Amino acid sequence: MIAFHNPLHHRHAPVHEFFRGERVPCFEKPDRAQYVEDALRERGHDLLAPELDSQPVLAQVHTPRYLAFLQSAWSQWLALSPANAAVQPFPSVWPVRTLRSDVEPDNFVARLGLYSMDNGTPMAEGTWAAAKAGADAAASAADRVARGARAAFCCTRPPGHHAGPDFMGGYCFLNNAAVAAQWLRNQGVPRVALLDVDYHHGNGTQSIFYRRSDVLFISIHGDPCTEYPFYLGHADETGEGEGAGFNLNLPLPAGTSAAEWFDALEQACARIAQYGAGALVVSLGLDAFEGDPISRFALTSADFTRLGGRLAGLGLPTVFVLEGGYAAAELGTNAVNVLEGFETQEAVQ
Ligand code: OKP
Ligand code: ZN
Repeated sequence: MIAFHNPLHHRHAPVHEFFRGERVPCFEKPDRAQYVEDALRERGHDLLAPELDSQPVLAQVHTPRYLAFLQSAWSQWLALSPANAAVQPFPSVWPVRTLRSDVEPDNFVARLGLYSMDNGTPMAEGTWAAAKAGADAAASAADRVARGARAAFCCTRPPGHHAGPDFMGGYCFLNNAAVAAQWLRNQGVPRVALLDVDYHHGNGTQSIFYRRSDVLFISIHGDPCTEYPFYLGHADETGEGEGAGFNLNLPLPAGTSAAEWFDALEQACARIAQYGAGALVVSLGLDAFEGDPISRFALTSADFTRLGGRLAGLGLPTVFVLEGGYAAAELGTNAVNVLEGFETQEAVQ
């Protein structure tokens, strides 16, 4: 399968995140993408460098002030003190209900809170460079599909699906899957289905497309009553305005079996077929895996092959975008299983 990698992903390498009030090593680490790249090469898939600039499309899915902040965040942090080069910034205050988010404070940490949904999205010196190259890789994969490829994979980190129009969160900064979907729309695909199979609800992607009918968002994920991102992802969120009826959440309880997970996948596939999509974008989180350290679904490595095969059965040009998955050593096998399940099914059709 055509696969793009992110040659700058390693430049996003924060050291620690917060867990239960303590600083712990980051789960979202450079090894993750390395394992996927290694598995792709081992199994004969070439990796291409991004070949397009996602900037115009980023401006369609994120706000100007958020992009401006993110791009200059590290230099703003250093401007406070050169010693900050060795320190990770974290937000500590947020504009929740009744507070104003329309006025940007001058204080850096207050602005960081304005543009963050959590304190779990650590930033480092190369975060913008890595995130931007990842969005370029997503645009490149989408463009190949828009120009007739059956499928393409974007192997990148940091992930993107928690990043909303004007905020970062859940290890995500730029919404790569939204970039891919918007790219397909711009190339003339009238309706794009975006299926998110990451364990965590893709709140950012949902919010970006919530009022639109030209991108159908569907997510299968851990019930937000108990699972991150907690404040979005319920079944009664169905879209608004023009987008009413074009958002489908399929939350499942933590501990759900693979059989029940595949039942939800059937519901998702039925809705995609009914929608009449011209292309599919898959937010390919691999944390539904039984061995994932921060998630509680039970897919096996073989189940990821089955997932790829079922998606091929939709018969749609497909862009796969890597999201989460934290059992780092198994990520490569699980990612390539999806892609090869897809290609094998395609071959027998
Ligand atoms: C990102 B993606 C665990 C903290 C969990 C939020 C999880 C973000 C998941 N110590 N922080 O959807 O895989
Ligand atoms: Zn996840």
